[in-house]
Amino acid sequence: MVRMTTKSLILVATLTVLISMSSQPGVKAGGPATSANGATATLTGVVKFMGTPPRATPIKMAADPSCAKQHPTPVLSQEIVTDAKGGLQNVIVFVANGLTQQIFEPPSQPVVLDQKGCMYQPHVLAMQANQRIEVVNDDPTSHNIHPMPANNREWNKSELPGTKTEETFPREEIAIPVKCNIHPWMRGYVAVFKHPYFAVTGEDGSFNLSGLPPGTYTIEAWHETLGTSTQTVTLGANVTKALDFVFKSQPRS
Ligand SMILES: [Cu+2]
Repeated sequence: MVRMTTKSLILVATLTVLISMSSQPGVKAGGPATSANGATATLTGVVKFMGTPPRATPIKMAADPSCAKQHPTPVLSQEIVTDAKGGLQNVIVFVANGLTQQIFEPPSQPVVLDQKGCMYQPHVLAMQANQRIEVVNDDPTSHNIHPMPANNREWNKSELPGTKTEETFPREEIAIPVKCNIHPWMRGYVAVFKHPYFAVTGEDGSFNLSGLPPGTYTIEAWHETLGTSTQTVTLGANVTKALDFVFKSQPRS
């Protein structure tokens, strides 16, 4: 009887500690942050390319036949990818300013960067600082992934066919160019954020940022060759607001 009571007390104490840990203010573990009453806002929109996009060029993979033979038709360059309506793919849309000084815990699940068909999939990847990035080699040839950061530690890793490796980037950086030391056509980008409010546009150029605490934010759209565009929005609680971005072709510097 006495032992049962002691056990129960320990259980209650443990639960109390767990509950107080999970409700610790200012720390967020993966899920969206909330305002004091839990209400959040959603920002949704489309990023468009105005004008005629440059013609995508075929990528030459002849240097490694194991890459080339995976593609019956040549893969096209991924720098500017649009759909029939001008929706611009691979744009990172994110909160650039306006969040309170809050510490966001990284999600426990890693993001996955796949090397398949001697291309990076996805071409543009976004993750949280200190989240794990799992780099998978799904090709019958070796790759050597080599991110070239300005604000994080540089590394490069050789990967045999069928292997994977894990790394992290501790600091925010938008975005880190990634190349393969073996296949010069392989190019991708990894953006690292200190918060979870980011999205990468899909094939139709659409994005969705949810779970935002009410407030006024600078929202930025980043594209690898077209540059950046910013807008300011004020979001109330429980609202879904539309926000579109337009990029135009810019001369290469
Ligand atoms: Cu490679």
